[in-house]
Amino acid sequence: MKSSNIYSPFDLKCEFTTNPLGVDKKNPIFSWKLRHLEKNEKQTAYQVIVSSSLETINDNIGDVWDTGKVLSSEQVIKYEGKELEPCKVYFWKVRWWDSKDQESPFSVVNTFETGLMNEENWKAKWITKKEHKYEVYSPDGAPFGLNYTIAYAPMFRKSFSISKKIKRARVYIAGLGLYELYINGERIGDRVLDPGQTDYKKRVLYTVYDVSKNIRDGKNAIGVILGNGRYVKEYGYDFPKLIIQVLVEYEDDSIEWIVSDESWKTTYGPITLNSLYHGEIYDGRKEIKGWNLPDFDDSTWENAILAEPPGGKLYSEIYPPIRITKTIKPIKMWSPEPGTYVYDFGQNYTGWIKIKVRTNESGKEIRIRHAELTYEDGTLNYSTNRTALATDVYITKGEGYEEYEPRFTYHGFRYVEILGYPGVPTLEDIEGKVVHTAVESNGEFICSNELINKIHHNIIWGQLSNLMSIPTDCPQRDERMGWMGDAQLSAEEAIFNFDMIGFYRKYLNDIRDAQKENGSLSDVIPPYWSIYPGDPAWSTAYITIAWYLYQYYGDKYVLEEHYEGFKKYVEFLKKLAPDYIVSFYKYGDWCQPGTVRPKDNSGELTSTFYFYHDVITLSKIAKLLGKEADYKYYSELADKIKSAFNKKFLKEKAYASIPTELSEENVKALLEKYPEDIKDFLRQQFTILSSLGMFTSQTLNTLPLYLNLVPEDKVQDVLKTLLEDIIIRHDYHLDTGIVATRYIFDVLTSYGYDEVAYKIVNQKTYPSFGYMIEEGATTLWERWEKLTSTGMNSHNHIMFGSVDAWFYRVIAGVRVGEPGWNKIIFEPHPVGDLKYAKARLNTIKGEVEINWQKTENIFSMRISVPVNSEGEVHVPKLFERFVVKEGDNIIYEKKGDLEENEKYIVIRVGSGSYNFYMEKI
Ligand code: RAM
Repeated sequence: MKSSNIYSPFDLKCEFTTNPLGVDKKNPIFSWKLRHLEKNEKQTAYQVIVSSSLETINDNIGDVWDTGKVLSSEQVIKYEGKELEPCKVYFWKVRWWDSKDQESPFSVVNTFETGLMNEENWKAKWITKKEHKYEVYSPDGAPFGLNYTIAYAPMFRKSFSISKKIKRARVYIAGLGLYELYINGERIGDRVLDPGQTDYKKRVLYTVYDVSKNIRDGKNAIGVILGNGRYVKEYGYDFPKLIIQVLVEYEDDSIEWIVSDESWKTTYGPITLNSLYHGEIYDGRKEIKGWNLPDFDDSTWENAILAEPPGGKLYSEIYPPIRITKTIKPIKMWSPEPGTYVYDFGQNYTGWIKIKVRTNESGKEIRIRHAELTYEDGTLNYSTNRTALATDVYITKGEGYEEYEPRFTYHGFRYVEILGYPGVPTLEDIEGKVVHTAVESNGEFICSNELINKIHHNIIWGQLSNLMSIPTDCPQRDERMGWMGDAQLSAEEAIFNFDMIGFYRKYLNDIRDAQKENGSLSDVIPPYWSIYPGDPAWSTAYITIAWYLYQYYGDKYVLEEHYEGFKKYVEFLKKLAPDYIVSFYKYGDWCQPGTVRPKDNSGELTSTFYFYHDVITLSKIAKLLGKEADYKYYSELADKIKSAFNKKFLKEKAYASIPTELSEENVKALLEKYPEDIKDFLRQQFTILSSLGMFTSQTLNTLPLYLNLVPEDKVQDVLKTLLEDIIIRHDYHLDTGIVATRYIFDVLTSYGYDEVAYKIVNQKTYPSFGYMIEEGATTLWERWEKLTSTGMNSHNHIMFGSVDAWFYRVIAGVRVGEPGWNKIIFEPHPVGDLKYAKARLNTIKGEVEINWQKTENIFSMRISVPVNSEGEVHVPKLFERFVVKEGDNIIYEKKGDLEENEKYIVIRVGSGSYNFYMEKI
């Protein structure tokens, strides 16, 4: 039966990407979204067909796969058809049946194209230059004392002729560390800083480009420039190298391959030194005109030589590439010293600038240096870059008008200083290029509180600045590493704001690559700094991020793919915990006010909290995957950890990290652990604590409350201690580091103290988010303190950004009720002076919206629930006497038969958009 109120599925994705090129998986994942004119609609069945040609799919024949009508509500499924062949285009479409068994039309036809799939299909060889020019930079104070071997950027070219009509052409390329690709003089694609960062000994990512329109009849030339990126000696790698394979498919169906080998030519050009941290030097005088054009005479270029392969398997992983996502203008310019020009972009961000120069003089050296801060005299303060030089140098050609922007580096900055500019530059002569992994924006949040909107703004910019194919800690200094603590704590926030599934799927593979046989993980992944074993609050990223992918994208396959890795990791933790207590920690609740290492000595509790967290999560995963024995094993293990946890840390009315009696001796010993400059602060703190007769803290009580570790009869006491600490001792300020900050807002909310949480968020005095903003922050800082010298004080860290998820879940009030947004909870919290809040999310199921407003007499909320999902709507009881309406209909009067609790009226709805009103009477 066909009907017109059911629409065909839309937004089809393969591997969570629209019409991807280069699918290497045997069983890629398909997903789609649904639309229906009626409310309360669910998918009761679907049919997917995959065909080898457009004609076949148009005839509704799935010669590669036809699922038939599958009775299922799943919208994320795995391919189970015929074995896929490499480098082939497949066509697919889907239809669905609604709750009345009405059948939708088929969706539009989508495609996916497989990659090379197997190592054997790589006919190309890794090539490089015979000798490399490089310099070694050994700055004082570089992390781990590492030098930086910085090689010049070699260029490669190959010309070839085509004599038949082309049907399809593809490039498969991996250039390490970074590459830029040209065909017949034209730059291919808009990816920058490609390929994504991995441990190149385990995994090298290659990219597929459609170049059907670039390769033409007659003579052609391919040109490639290579940069260093992370592929450097210091991380155990080598000088730049390249592998490239070009598929040319002719109209007559014959195929030809052009592959990298010793016949390729190579030389040096204008880009000499280039480094992610230090910048790029571009000598315009060394440009080789026409080097990437077919007719160029490359007889003076040397031949490439075969290179040692990097070791890692070649994979085409489909996730959003790094791109220039925006071009922004500076807002101010000044000259603090003769010949020095400083620009302010008004926003801390990542990327670089493009500069325009007018000069007939060749060899003028223009130095462009980047920084997050300025001194009072208007000069740049580069301290937060630490040893990263963050300087691009452009040497003029003298051709009258020239433009330059770098490609093998990026900087984290708000200010730019230009030296050596010929003449006086203007605001028009530079523009900022905003660069990061180009994840799609998937969430919108706004509310009536301007400070909260500003915090949200800072988090968005901070998050994007720290997506560089891996989740980095910061973008400006000699670090920019995939610290897993930062990654796991910000993941939920990132998922609310952006489409993160591809990005995190790739990162989970990086984590698995880094896992040791004994299960241990490095704090930093990819392990360019190999720091094993990771702090448990860092390594939890493996299980935690995968679990979020299941919660937010309904992706249970990712749990299957990594299940063995999770188990190995948990077994590793278990070995560290003979009595179910993990005493091992390195950072714990990192960066509490006044310190980096937890001043409340909470490290052991934090590590044990994560042990429990990971085990309980793994038990849920085991259950979901039908692994009953494992489920039993991990649930029992979790119980044992829970009792050990309480036995060890739970004192009379609170969790404490050390014995209640703080003898002078104890305090002295404790202080020994901390640096001189914070001892005074701590001594004071310890004195207060010992006078209270216990050593407790916000962190120590927040974590057990969050995971329901507290025995029922103690919950109120523990909560009271936490509230006292917040309200009396800290006047509604946080005293937490990155870990407890992630949980404290949720804990306060779940026990009904959302007003307290709201007050904390509204603070403008130290330590608070508002304080950062008052002090000029446009992203989040690494520390609660305003620090402007070198050290641990980045002004663009995302690890405190977790609060943004609370803005969505609690202020706006929209959260996952069942994995994959199968059920959505709408529960606004109109606290404090809030007048309205609004969130819009483009979820895996489709658009979810909440938009609420509060006036003196009416509370209104508009919500949208996508097809195949359910909503549980909580309308807050703001008035003593009221009616509740949906549209024009009264659905609740004084003695309503709707569910209600102390604070809310609860209404269950199916898909559709609804307007609820609570009116005062
Ligand atoms: C710093 C990083 C990061 C944190 C580690 C422990 O170096 O910037 O934010 O995870 O320390």
